[in-house]
Amino acid sequence: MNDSLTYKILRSHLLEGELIPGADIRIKVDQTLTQDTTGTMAYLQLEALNPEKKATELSVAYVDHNTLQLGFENADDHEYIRSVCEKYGLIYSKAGNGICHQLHLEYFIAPNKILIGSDSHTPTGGAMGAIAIGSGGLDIAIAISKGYYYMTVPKVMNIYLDNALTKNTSAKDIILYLLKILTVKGGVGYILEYTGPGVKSLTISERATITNMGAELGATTSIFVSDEMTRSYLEMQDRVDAYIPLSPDENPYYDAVLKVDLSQIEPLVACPHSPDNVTTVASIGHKKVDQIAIGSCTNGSFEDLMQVAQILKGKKIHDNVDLVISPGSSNVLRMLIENHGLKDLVDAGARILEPSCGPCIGMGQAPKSEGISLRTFNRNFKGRCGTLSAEVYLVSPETAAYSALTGELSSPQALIDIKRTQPQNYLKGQQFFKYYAGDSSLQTVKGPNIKAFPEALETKSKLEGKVLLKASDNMTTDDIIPSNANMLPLRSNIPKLSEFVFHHLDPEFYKKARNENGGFIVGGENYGQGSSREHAALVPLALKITCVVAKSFSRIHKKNLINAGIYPFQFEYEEDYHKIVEGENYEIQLEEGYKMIHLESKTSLSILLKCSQREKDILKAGGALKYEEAQ
Ligand code: MIC
Ligand code: SF4
Repeated sequence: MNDSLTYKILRSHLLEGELIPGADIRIKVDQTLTQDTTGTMAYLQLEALNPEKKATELSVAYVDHNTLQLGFENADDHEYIRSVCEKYGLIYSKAGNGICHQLHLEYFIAPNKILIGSDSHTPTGGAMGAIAIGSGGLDIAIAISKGYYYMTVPKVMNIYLDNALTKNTSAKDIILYLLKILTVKGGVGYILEYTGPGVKSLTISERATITNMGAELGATTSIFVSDEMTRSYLEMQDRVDAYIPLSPDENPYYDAVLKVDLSQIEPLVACPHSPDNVTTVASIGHKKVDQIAIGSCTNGSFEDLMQVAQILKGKKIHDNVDLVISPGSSNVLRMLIENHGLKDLVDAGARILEPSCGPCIGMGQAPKSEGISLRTFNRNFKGRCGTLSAEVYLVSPETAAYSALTGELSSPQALIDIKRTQPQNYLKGQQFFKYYAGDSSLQTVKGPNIKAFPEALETKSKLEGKVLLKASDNMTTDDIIPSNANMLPLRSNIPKLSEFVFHHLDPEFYKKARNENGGFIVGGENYGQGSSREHAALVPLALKITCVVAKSFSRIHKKNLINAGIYPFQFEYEEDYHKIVEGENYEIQLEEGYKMIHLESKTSLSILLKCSQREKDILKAGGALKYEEAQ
């Protein structure tokens, strides 16, 4: 059978197992990345594994999320991460350099590489013909120490792009279109491989917008072919040596094919509170907006911000609109300065933030009560912006910029055609990077807010407990452990962070869990979608939650639960979900043929542990760290 591009790269990195969908394989990892909010836990676990030196060719630790320094906590985290880099020979990217995914695209990712990152938008790197996968922190620690990663072989869906985009529609509209068709569950179990004549017209920044938001489809990752566009991007970055042309074999096998006619795509918008709640901008009618936020790892590139600058040039934004712009990287900011785009933005009335995640993760710029916020970001989950009553709409940079002028959600197709600006040369500064050689004799630096990660629970032959919460479908990791400027500084302090678990759904959850000395969680479909934050498993672990029983799980969260030693059971019959009563006591026997028994009535229902043998062994060992330490 002829290989897809995905299988070609996986095959060239295969260390163990067979490339058959659903099989467990071990692959060689070339590169890793972490960011600060998931990095501290990853590095505490790396210290527990304590390798003599790193096993990857390149590992980068970015500081981009927790850049607001209201107290000592975030600054202490930065210093801890820096000291880990110095000890283990990693590359450190200081605060102010920009967002990990934008920077990794600019400096490090290359065709045919395998990258694992502790952030769900790591697949951004797929724009460059690489396999880039988001994962939990412990998987990154293992990859840095041992150079490999275990994964379940995904199926491959070919997204065949035909024709080209029309006036003022852009890559964001393509991915919103796919979200409309496939929904937030449509990519689960798949790698999305983009081919077809439409690919040629898309720049690397545009491809990166698409691969970035493949995370919202639930896909393992997304990948583009490596072609002339890839070569010229690498050339502009002074990295042309890293270029390798890559495409699938002729007539490759795909598990599914979706054809998209780019010429039919209109400006689209994802309405509150899910990235797949998509409709056309034109169909919304008059919708006044209060805030517009442009940037993030989805649309913070130089090209995107120049589109905005061109639309705003010589004009003034609407009086009722607060416009904030966060460039994706320090290079993007410098190029905006050189091209005078920054002047156009400021003259029009935009507020410029430092290159970082910023408002995307609720680090400032929370909208006013019941505010309407248009954002070029990738997630609009309720409360993620920092204001529970606000409504967030996701749009392209072109739609955001034009709406900033009109004061209401407006289709940029009313404007003349704006051509994308590509620089001749990308400016690449090194002032924010530190390249460490590694020195195993060094001690890492831990401030008082950095607490040890929670110990795995004692292994038992049966689990007993109360169902402490019964969640609905598509529960996100933002629902499990929310993030905002107040909670993010606690990412290194699991005991304290555990007080915020399910905060928006049931602020008393942690008290119940503590009173009951643990218990069970029941979930609907796609439980744990969204962010890769390992904390959504570590915090329940700290509260002695022993299992989650759900209709189905998102890939990263399921892996994080297993790594933490928490059993991810699935209902054999989905309708049994309705039979579970929150607040009642159950028992689960930990032998094959698993049953969940209602302790009062003694009625039982069948549940499944859909895991590989290795994963079952990890659960038996009490989590991946204990398992790895014993290897
Ligand atoms: C996100 O966009 O939700 C984050 C913040 O980048 C997360 C990581 C985290 O929670 O720290 C992600 O996408 O994995
Ligand atoms: Fe940062 Fe937002 Fe991208 Fe997450 S989605 S990495 S918070 S910019």
